[in-house]
Amino acid sequence: MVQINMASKEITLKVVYYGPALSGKTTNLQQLHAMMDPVSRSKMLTLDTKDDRTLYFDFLPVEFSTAAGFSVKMKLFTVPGQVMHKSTRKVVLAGADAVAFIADSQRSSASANAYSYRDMEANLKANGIDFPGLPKVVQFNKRDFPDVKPLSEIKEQWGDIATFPAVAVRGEGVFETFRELMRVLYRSLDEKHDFSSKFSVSEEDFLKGVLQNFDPKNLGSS
Ligand SMILES: Nc1nc2c(ncn2[C@@H]2O[C@H](COP(=O)(O)OP(=O)(O)OP(=O)(O)O)[C@@H](O)[C@H]2O)c(=O)[nH]1
Ligand SMILES: [Mg+2]
Repeated sequence: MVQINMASKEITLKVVYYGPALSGKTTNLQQLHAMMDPVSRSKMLTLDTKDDRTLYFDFLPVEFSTAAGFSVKMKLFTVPGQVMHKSTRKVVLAGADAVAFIADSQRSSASANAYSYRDMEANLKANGIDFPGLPKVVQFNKRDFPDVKPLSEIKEQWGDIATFPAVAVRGEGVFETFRELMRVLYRSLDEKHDFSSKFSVSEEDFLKGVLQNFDPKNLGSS
């Protein structure tokens, strides 16, 4: 849950990338890191196995200051998708303020996506987080594979939740997914914590603050 420290003027937020094994969660964070300004970006922390499977989590901090002098510290995490890491996923999800669900678009992954989404819902509830009220976006990654679920079908299926096609390994759709996640996160913070008046930060200021961390050269057409 958002931590607000009025004395030190710090706002700490937690954002989690969730999804089935090999869907591209780590790749999303790596690509975001690569798009950030190399001079000011923090290191990305990865705890994985020899074959690059996430063991505990990946961690990437994104920070900015508001005009009113608050420092916003956004902590991006990924969970390990392999089924055996169930308890780790629950720990990493604790206190999440927003989630990006990274699905694998291949038709053969439909049941793994569905299993993982239910797992996320159960873990959020177990952490006392209101699932329907939690800001979320869904990314359908790996659009470069031949047998993928059509986007029209995806849009229909997900209704109100924003969905984004991606080829994360090429950086496509990664920033779009993240930007929308930041937007829905801000809206939820404003609704629950009266962000705009309490901290004098509008949705535009918030998104601008996040964007300052990125090198415009790397955002391409997005
Ligand atoms: N072809 C293709 N490969 C991708 C894409 N996104 C990621 N990959 C590859 O898929 C593999 C798994 O990606 P990761 O980002 O490690 O997946 P993960 O979701 O973090 O996996 P776990 O940590 O085990 O949960 C890697 O070899 C990536 O390079 C994509 O859009 N297309
Ligand atoms: Mg991973």
